[in-house]
Amino acid sequence: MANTEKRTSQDYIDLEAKYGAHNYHPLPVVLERGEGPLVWDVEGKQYYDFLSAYSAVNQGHCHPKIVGALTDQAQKLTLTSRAFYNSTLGDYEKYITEYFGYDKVLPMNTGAEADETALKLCRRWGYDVKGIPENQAKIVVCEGNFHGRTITIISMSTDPDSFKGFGPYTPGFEVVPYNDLDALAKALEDPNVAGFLVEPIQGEAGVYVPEDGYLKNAYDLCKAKNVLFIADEVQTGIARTGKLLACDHEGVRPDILILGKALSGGVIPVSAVLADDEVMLVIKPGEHGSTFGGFPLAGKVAMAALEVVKDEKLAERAEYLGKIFRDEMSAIKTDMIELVRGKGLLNAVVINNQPGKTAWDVCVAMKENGVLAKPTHGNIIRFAPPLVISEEQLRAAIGIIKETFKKFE
Ligand code: IF1
Repeated sequence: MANTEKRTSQDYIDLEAKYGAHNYHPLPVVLERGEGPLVWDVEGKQYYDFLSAYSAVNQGHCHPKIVGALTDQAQKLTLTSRAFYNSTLGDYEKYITEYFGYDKVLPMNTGAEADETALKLCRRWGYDVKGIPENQAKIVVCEGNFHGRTITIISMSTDPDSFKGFGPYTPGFEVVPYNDLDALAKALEDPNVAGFLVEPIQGEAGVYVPEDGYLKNAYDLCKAKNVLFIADEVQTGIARTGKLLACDHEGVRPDILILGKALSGGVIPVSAVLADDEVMLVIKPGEHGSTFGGFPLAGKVAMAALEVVKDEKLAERAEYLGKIFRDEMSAIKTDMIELVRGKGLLNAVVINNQPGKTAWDVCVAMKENGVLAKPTHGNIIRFAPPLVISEEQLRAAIGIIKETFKKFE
């Protein structure tokens, strides 16, 4: 490849194939720039981003306020480690705990690290506060869960793509069907259960929305058995489902709240675990940590990202625009769509895959027409645009999606 020619998408794809691990199968598009709900590929073609990096760019690509917070702080002090104090962490901790209404926050980086932190907090609380015998703590999780890719987290998974070939697995997890209160009640009979970890809507499982009341009743079952209700809002949180948190739809306040992804607006990895003192203070100095957890860049970026959520009323937008999206998708006349479901701007269309008309085929065709989305579990297309998308842009993208389905008729 002569280095004077402009490189093509294929050139970039070939580079990744040759030098990168093959742990993903991306849609064949090479993105170079993003702004708000829009991204452009290396050939300059524009797309509506309907994945939002799996709900990490709720505030839109390269939000100026968030990027500004990053670049300002980056000129001063990026990282001190927690061996010393610094002038940003305390302000960030105060801001985020008041924002979500908890006593304390334990700052981490990725969603998986935040889930792992929540598991450690829950187990330690089980021993030190609930009085579960040492090493006997159980945590109840749901079929179809997705909480990250670490060995302990995949030990909870029911998806072979997540756990196969990575054993031996971490013990101490009980799996119950999602959205099944009887099964949960039965599992909570075990006095050694310390916590119940649940996604308010299962993202990876294909935007599986539980029946109304599931979260509230599950929370009440946990309280009755002195079990911690742990909500993984890494994907459903930060306004994505039409409320600040998906748990807010049912007025549930988790004992442990897990945040990530859009906590930073997709600028750098920032995650967080929030809890009240009874839970958070079971971990003592030196018993948990992370080099970058809560570092100055994270604090400034997360405060800016959360301010944008409020200033631009992203939860209200998600609620209003999500209804339009689901109504329009449900009105499409095609035998390819089995089901449309979701909450706010976290939606999915279930495709009854037929040869040449699979969810992947639809996503490739939508890409050609200027909308980016990706299938999950083979036949489900998740649609999750940045919450800053305007109604006009949403309707333009809906038009493209409708046109794409028409082409398959
Ligand atoms: C991949 C899925 C989504 C998450 C919830 C924790 C994490 C995630 C509810 C871990 C991460 C990402 C991971 C990414 C693809 C994406 C994903 F398809 F994998 F499952 F969104 F649905 N809790 N989800 O959704 O956060 O450590 O990644 O920061 O692994 O392929 P992370």
